[in-house]
Amino acid sequence: MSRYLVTGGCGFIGNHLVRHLLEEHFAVTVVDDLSTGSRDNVPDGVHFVEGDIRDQSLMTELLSQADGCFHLAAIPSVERCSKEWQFTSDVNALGTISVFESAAKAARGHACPVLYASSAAVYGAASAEAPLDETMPIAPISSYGVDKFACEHYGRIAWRNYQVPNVGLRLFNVYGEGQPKDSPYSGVITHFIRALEQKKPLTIFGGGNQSRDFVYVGDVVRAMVALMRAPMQSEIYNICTNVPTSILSLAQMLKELFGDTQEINYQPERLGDIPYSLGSNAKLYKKNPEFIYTSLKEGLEKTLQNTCRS
Ligand code: UD2
Repeated sequence: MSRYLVTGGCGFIGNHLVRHLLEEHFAVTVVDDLSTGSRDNVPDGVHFVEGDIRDQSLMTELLSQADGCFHLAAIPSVERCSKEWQFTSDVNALGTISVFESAAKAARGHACPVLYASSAAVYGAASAEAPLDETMPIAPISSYGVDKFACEHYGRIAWRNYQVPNVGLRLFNVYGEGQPKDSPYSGVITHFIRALEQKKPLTIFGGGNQSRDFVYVGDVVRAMVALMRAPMQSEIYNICTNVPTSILSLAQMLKELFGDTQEINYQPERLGDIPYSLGSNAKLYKKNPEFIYTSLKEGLEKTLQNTCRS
């Protein structure tokens, strides 16, 4: 049976991935420092190690026993990365070097493949009149985006100089059940659902015409596992739906699902907010033609069902 190591397995996406891997009958080890994730998120049957991805001797030992590594541990907040630049860069950029270097050293006859989370943040404020694709020139506008772009370059070096096969995923706006409801760093969908549950008005920053490419977390983890199992050298894929949704229409969809009649509370635009983010998923489809994305309506319904159950 294949065993996969999941870094950051206690976080939002990591938790979905771990459960999916178990459903697919893989053995799973999770390494997480519990800085934001919760130990309660680790299901039975998982080998859990509390630790830091920057600890190379730990990572080399864990990777020696793994057939592949899903590297999701990071501080995934643009805002926090702006406030704590050096610390977050140490985790997000240097932490990824630690994973690649440990994968190269892992004593298993050949280097351990690594699939890691990059981000749509690498595209910065690129105009999204046409969907962004992986070949576009890159110009991140946040330290978080720069660190994720650095990880992509480290990935190229990891393959070229150390023969570590790797795939980086530029994740767009991932949503679904299980994002912490009380965290300022959770996404807009989680914030809207929380407000609707509390019968409070939805807050929209700016006019609401800004749009995002929302992708359901269940689809994201299926793509991750499929890509991990395919042959790889060093590749980058967008993980997105190619469907734009304005924040205002998102608010209206969720209000309808809740039967909510409250007025929307408009607040000034958030500093550094980008107007559009829309990705092309043509490259992923070419690699994986049978891939099907969940529509936003269906994904929101699933999120609500599972959120209300928990
Ligand atoms: C997402 C990612 C971020 C980074 C970035 C790259 C999340 C949570 N964040 O940031 O990590 O990858 O993309 O570009 O996925 N909004 C409201 N009301 C609210 C909350 C948000 O109107 O209560 C607006 C917000 O101003 C923005 C949009 O909704 O225009 C999406 O905000 P977000 O925080 O969900 O995600 P984003 O795209 O800023």
